[in-house]
Amino acid sequence: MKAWGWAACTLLAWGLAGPLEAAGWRHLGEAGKVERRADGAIVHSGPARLQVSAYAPGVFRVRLAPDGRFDVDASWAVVQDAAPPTVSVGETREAVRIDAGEIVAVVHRSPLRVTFTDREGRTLLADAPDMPMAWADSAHGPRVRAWKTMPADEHYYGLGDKAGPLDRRGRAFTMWNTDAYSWQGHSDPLYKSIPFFIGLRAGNAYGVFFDNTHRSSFDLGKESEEYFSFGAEGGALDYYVIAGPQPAKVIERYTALTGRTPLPPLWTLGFQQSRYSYNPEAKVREIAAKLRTQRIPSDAIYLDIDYQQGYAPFTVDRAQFPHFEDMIADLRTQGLRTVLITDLHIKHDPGKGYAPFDSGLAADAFIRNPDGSLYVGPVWPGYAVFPDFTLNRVREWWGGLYRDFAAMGAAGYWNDMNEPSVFRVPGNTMSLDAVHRMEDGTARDHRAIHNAYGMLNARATYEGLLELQPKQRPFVLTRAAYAGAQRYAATWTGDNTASWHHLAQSTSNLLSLGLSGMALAGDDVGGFIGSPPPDLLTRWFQLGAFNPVFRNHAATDTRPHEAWVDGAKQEALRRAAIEQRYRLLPYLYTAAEENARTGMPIMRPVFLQFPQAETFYGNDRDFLFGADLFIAPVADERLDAHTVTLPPGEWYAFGTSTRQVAAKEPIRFDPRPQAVPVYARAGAIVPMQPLVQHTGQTPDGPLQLHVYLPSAQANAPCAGALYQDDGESFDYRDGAFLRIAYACEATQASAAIESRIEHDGFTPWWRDAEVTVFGVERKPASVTLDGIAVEGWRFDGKAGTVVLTVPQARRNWRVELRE
Ligand code: MIG
Repeated sequence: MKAWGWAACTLLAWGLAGPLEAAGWRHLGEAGKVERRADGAIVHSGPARLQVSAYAPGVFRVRLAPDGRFDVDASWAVVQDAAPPTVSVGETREAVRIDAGEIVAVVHRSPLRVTFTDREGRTLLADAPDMPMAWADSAHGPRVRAWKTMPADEHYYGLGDKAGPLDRRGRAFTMWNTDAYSWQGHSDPLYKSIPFFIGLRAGNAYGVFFDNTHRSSFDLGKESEEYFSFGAEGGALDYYVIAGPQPAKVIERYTALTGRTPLPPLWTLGFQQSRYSYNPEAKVREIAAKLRTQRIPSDAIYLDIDYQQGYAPFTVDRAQFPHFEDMIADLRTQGLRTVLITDLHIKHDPGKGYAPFDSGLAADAFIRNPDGSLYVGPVWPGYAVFPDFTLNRVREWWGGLYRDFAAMGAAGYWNDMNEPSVFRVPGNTMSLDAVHRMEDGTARDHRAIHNAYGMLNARATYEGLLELQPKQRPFVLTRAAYAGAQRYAATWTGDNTASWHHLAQSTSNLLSLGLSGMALAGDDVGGFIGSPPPDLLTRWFQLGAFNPVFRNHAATDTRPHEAWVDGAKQEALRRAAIEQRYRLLPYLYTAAEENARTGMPIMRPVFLQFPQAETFYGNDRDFLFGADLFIAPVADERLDAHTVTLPPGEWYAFGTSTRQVAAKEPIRFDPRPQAVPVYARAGAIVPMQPLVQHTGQTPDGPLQLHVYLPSAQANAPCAGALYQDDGESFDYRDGAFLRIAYACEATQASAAIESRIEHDGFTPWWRDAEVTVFGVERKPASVTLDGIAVEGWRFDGKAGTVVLTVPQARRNWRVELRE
């Protein structure tokens, strides 16, 4: 697969393909000639060609060329360049069988259609027999579509940040990046297009990634209960079928295909404070001071559009921010990073010395209309022009715009409005005829590029920052995205509303983003639109503390949303939620590293770790935060209604020795406002740290290891992990990181806890480890460390804990508790 480029005449070729037929699908018919290839086969059907090839281990790719000519082989999303696995191709009179080991494609000849099966011959995905893949003419090239048989017990997940229930079955969705201000549970499309979903059936999963940046659609059982379908209004039918069988394996493979989230800077996992807008400068300083005096742990303050001069990106309104650089530096000394919004719409401001416009015009960096004039659309700065991000040289030019802000010490950037959003025009976006130039000298209209545009904006920002500050991990927050955007940016769910409904909705949105490759996601804590009542805002802090990105944000005309706005009692609850997040940072950062390495999301639906647990297929209220914490958020204003169904196995109420076994009957949870329903898996070893006010502050005390002993009978795996590095540079890529594996065993009369250094390339802030063992019923007769009696261990019979200190704990050690 090459970086994106287009051969000339693609559009022309469609026009010449034959007399335009009246609307209506032309389906693949009988198979003709079969061309065998090293990785699969190309099967003819009249002039059409169907290519089915093994792409990577466990991944097949399907491409349809209605007129026999395959589109240029290029993608904005796919980055994997794996050697295709070896396949064996066999032919019978009925079918061509392409066996890639973990997954098998059976290409039926009559009519021409594909069925994918697993190694055991179980069907994963099959073209509906009476509806093979098809195309239909449209004014802008063919529309394409595939229909698949839909098993009655199959569930569908993913498609990015769609509203409504996490299980997408029974609904239809459009992919068209949209500034969906004030979106609701029924709204579609939203800001991002991630045309990837997971099918899950009786514990077995597969994935489909439809790599098409045109307006596309997925009907997952709305039109029919017999089949589901996906297709697009242009471009190619080009999709990947990804084997599991575990859903986590599907995500691992999908993120190998489209790339993974780079390890984020540690500070971005702290609490982030934002508002539209904090201005002038004195207000920003006031908020910073208040965060510190009220002891609200926090790492970042966002500057929204009002810091700019006339909303022109990359300017500073010096009347309001006379000491902008000093302000950034002062915030930094308080442990607060500054994140600046930098929208992509460059003010159309000729002859005024506005460098982003002048330099962009000189570089021919802006998108033009078909007649060659600049495409100009009204947005925040008034009339604006839009960078042609499909070109490498334009992305480089854009990246250079960050030079001054980077020199001023800004730490992160916020790419908003990049669907792109355009005011006062039908469709609220760029003219569909606007011209995007390709690297190979050809061009595509906006219809073809729209869904990838925001991702290319984020890419230009990310790559530009890498160029400017090669030793620093960039932080970019993007609103629009296409598959693969996780390589460049974190994201949020746009303009949500301060309602209980939106608080509940946030979980399924964020879970879905994680399943769709974008794990670093959050929503506006408190809701963007409207003013949350105190109890709602408090619950939002309590839930947001367990979201990968934890950012409080609010629109202009709302009452303040900061933690302290509703008096001491509410403030204390909110502070406690944020503090718990900070204590869990070693655990959270370890989960973020796992995500960067394997694609496993940080927030996980229960079925991701317990694929057989069908009771959880429809549960989108609860989730796992990392591997071992189960969160059952209260997203309901009623105080008498919270019941919790635990995932399989034994679970502890977090930080206690109260152990519960998942039962058929849900347990009642007392939803008093101070209670946050968090459970730790029996068998979890959770690394934690003493409280800090920001991630730049060195924790005062030892590493804290919370060991939740599994009961002797449970036979649950007992394990934990710790990953640490400097939190900001790329030195970890050269080995400057620490990785420790923890494990434990429990029998009736003893328990053992072990630390094993897997990689020792970084010196962390801690020297000793304080180990708290939960679930100890009787006082042990002895506690030993590497066979030698431990000094000063404590048993607390009421709490059911043993607490001991392991000195010099960055090494292999073994602690034993014996009765
Ligand atoms: O047209 O920058 O979603 O978070 O505060 C509104 C102002 C533009 C939309 C974003 C929101 C941000 C706001 N922006």
